[in-house]
Amino acid sequence: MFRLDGKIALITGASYGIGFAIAKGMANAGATIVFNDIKQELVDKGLEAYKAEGINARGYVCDVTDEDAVNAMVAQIEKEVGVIDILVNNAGIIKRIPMTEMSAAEFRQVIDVDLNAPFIVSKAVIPAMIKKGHGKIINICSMMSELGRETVSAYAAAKGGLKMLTRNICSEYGEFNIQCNGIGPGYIATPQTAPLREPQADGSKHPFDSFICAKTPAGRWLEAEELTGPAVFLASDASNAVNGHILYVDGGILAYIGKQPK
Ligand code: NAP
Ligand code: GCO
Repeated sequence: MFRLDGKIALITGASYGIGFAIAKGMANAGATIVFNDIKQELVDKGLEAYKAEGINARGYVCDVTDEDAVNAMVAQIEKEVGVIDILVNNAGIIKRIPMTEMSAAEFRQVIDVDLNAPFIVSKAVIPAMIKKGHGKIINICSMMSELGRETVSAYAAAKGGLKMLTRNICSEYGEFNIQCNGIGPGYIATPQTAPLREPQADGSKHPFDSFICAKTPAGRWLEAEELTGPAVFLASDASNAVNGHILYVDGGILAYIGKQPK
C-alpha cells in the first residue's frame, strides 16, 4: 500500500531542495515524476539531476503564480503524460525582513507564491482527479504554520493560510476520494536556509544555526531526504483515511521548549 506504481506525481519547484528530494522518493516508490520550475535553466539543471539518479522525469517551465501558465502546463502534462494523481505544492519563497520595513509589494509576493499558487495549482488538478475517482494533494507547510518569529511575517501568514487551505480542500473534496494533507518540515538544510547557517567571519557558528540546534531535540538540522518517507506515505493508498492533517516532520521542535544553554 506504500507503492506509487502507475501514479503521476507533479511536484512544483522541484529542480532541487525539498521538492527534488520528495520527487526522488516518490520515483523510487514507482511514481512517474513531472516537475516545474520558474526558469528553463533550472528545469534543465533539474532534468540532469533526475537523470543522474536514474529518474526519467519531465520538466516544465512555469511560474506557479500565473494561473494561465499553470492551466496550460496541467493541460500539457495531461496530454503528454496523463492525469495528475499526486500534486505536491512545494514551490515557495521567503523574505526575511522586519515587518515595519517590508513593503506591501514584498508581502504580497510571498503570499502569491506560498499561498495563492497552491490554490491555483490545486484548482487546476482537482477536476481531473474527481473524474478519475481519486487524488492526493500534499501542501508543504512549515513550523511557521504554527509559530511566528522575527522577520518572517509574510511567510508565516502564508504558511498559516496554507494549513487552512489544506483543511478546506479536505472538507470540500473529500467526498470525491481526494485526500489533501500538509507536511510541516522543521529546519532543513537547503538553499532557502543557507543564509541561516553561514559560518561567521571568525569561523564560529551562525547564531541561528546554534539556536535551531538548541530547539531541535536531535540537536541538528534535518535533511530534505528525511521528508521522503512521510511524503510517500501521504501520496500512497496507506493514507486514504488521512485527510486535512498537517504531518510535522520537525524532529520534535514543536514538542520541545529547547535545550538549556550551558
Ligand atoms: P528552495 O531551496 O528555495 O527551493 C524552492 C523552489 O521553488 C526553487 O526551485 C524555486 O525556484 C521554486 N520557485 C520559487 N518560486 C517559484 C514560482 N513562482 N514558480 C515556480 N517555482 C518557484 O526551498 P526549499 O528549502 O527546498 O523549500 C521548498 C518548500 O519547503 C518551500 O515551500 C518552503 O517554504 C518549504 N519549507 C522549507 C523548509 C526548510 O527548512 N528549507 C522548512 C519548511 C518548509 P527558483 O530557484 O527559481 O527560485
Ligand atoms: C526561517 C526559515 C524557516 C524554514 C521553515 C521552518 O527563516 O525561519 O526559513 O521558515 O524555512 O519554514 O519550518
